[in-house]
Amino acid sequence: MALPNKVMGELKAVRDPEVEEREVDVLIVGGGMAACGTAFEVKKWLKDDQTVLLCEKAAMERSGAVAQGLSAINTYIGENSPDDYVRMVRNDLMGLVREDLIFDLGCYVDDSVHLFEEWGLPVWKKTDDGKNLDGKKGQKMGTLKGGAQPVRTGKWQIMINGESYKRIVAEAAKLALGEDNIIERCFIVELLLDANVENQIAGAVGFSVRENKVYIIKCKTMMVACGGAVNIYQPRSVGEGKGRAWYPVWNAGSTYTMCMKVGAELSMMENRFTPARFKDGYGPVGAWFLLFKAKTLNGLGEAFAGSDAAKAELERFAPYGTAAITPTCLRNHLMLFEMKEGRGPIMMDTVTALADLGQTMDKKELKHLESEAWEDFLDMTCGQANLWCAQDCEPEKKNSEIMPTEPYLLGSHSGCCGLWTSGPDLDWVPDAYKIKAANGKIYNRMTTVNGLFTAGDGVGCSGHKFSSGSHAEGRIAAKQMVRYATDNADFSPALKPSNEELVDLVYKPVRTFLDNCDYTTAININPAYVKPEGMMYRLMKATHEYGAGTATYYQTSSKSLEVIMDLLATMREDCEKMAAGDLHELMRAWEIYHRIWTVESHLRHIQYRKETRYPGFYYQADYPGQDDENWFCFVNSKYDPEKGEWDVFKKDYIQIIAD
Ligand code: SFD
Ligand code: AMP
Repeated sequence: MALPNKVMGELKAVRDPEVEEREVDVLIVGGGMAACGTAFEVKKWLKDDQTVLLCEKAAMERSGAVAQGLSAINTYIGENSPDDYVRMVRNDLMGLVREDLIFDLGCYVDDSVHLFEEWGLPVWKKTDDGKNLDGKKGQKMGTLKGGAQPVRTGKWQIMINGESYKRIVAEAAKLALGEDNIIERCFIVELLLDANVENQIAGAVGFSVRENKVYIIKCKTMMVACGGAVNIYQPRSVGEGKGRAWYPVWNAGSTYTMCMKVGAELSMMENRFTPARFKDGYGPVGAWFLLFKAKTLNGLGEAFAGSDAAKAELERFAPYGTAAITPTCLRNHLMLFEMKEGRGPIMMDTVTALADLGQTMDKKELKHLESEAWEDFLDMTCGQANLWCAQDCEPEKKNSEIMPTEPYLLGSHSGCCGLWTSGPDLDWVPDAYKIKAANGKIYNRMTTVNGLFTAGDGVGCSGHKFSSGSHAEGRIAAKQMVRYATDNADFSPALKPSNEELVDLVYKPVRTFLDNCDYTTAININPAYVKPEGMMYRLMKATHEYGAGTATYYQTSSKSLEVIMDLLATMREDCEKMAAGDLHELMRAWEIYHRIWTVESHLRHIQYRKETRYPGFYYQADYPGQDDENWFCFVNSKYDPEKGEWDVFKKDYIQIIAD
């Protein structure tokens, strides 16, 4: 149950919080798209005596990447085939993907979309004479499942009226799971391995951000789906706009950090997503490119993407660069190429696009088209619509600048970092892609820690799942988790640390604060502690300057990586002195802790991969080109929690679907 913030201001943290213990069969950590998929599916498979609990740090109705809504569902297979879906993802991610996971997802993703529509999400429909109907008119055309045609923007994307998308999905998830099995405003801090069974997940510890309470939860199996990581690099926004980023503020790398800290193997953490977005408002570009057929212009007014120079540049990255659809990173690369040559800024030519589309429209249709342009932002990035208003920008009269943003880490959009998970137990899936649990069985989407599953942004090597695919992957994992809990019905989880030790861990920043806060008059400045905000600035400055942030046009070098590794080690050490005076700040403390570990894994992977696989997302100056001979493989890593050591290594890529 979500607890409202009953008092004005922040809730002061106390030295000794209440402790609540729970024990369930299945624990779901996170309440985003993937977790909602799990929540919706899981009860169907659980036996009457099996139990489930979901912990979400915010409120499910408006948490995670879909909180603001979306105006498109980017993965709907429809008339296409899962094989082709694999080809598209493989090309966009420069060849290195887990084709088993992607194909598997492609077989189930449409079911999630059909469910969304059944729950009330308006999906735009195409009429027989090629017109687009949205809202209620679209709904009257019937459902996708019943054979109605969606409005395709690209080959894979369909348009929706999605401002309330997350509310709709969360409502179904909550209804299926039952309010009693959900704890909202509960931030999970660490996962816990079993005291007796090696490499077996056994529980998690977290705290309420609305009450002074620590939760200690035991489980037989768990899914961690806390999204990717934002605010790990200095954002382009400054001053009061600083909180604004493209990716949702909740996702602080918890998935990667918590799983890696219990020894789960990560994969392709060097991959990042640096989206090109409408500058400062972070408005998405997909609908403009695909639905409105807009082109980008350089500062000289040239449509540079089709130029001979651009073609020559793309040929350097064949076969991906020369494919019919240019991969996302290379689209960025071309923009950066223009900007570095002094031909910026890059503008989205909204004026020509709307004028061209309007040529065959009457006045009423034209007005509707203009409102669609606004709605694209109002439905998913209302800040961009505000910015247009503030800047007197009417897209039919004035073009808007676009710009690659600061980097984010995620595994479900146009990026593919995450956990190494098992593929499905099917004969066409290579053994190397299957992870055997202690009982010798294979559980789809299980990580290398027994009983620990992930989905959505958590699963590595399989981007382009988006909202629908993340939900479907959550549903896939749900069934497997129940299978795991049932197969291990005799397992009784036991935690190594005592309750007292766990409370000491979670509330350490509060106690550091209470012990020292009277020493100085300025609450944020104290020789005995550092506040999470200060830590955030340190992290952002370091990644910005040395870790291939916007400061260097996304370029790093071997020496810069050495420097930042040192800085990160000191930051981790100084985290021991982090202080939090209230519950919100306690959450900030744990978020920055999760971010620091996540960034370290990202940069360790970049350091290991001696090539630049994703030009436009990042550049390793000492290894500028792609080196297929040595690096056409995954890079995986594993942190040893006992020894405190990292191991980074190669893992073979296996092609399953023919070119
Ligand atoms: O415009 C803890 N995405 C789009 N998908 C589409 O299908 N269409 C679009 O239009 C999309 N666009 C888009 C998208 C994402 C973003 C950020 C924007 C625009 C601005 C992608 C999808 O949204 C994305 O693929 C899925 O949402 C991923 O699902 P999942 O479940 O992996 O992540 P989540 O939904 O963000 O949820 C994470 C949850 O975890 C919670 N959480 N809970 C407890 N303890 C902790 N320690 C926690 N840490 C985090 C979060 O609160 C959250 O609820 S467009 O770009 O193309
Ligand atoms: P975005 O708004 O950038 O998040 O993109 C939404 C969807 O459109 C994603 O599936 C992208 O891969 C796709 N997309 C965006 N821009 C282009 C483009 N120029 N060409 C092809 N696909 C694109």
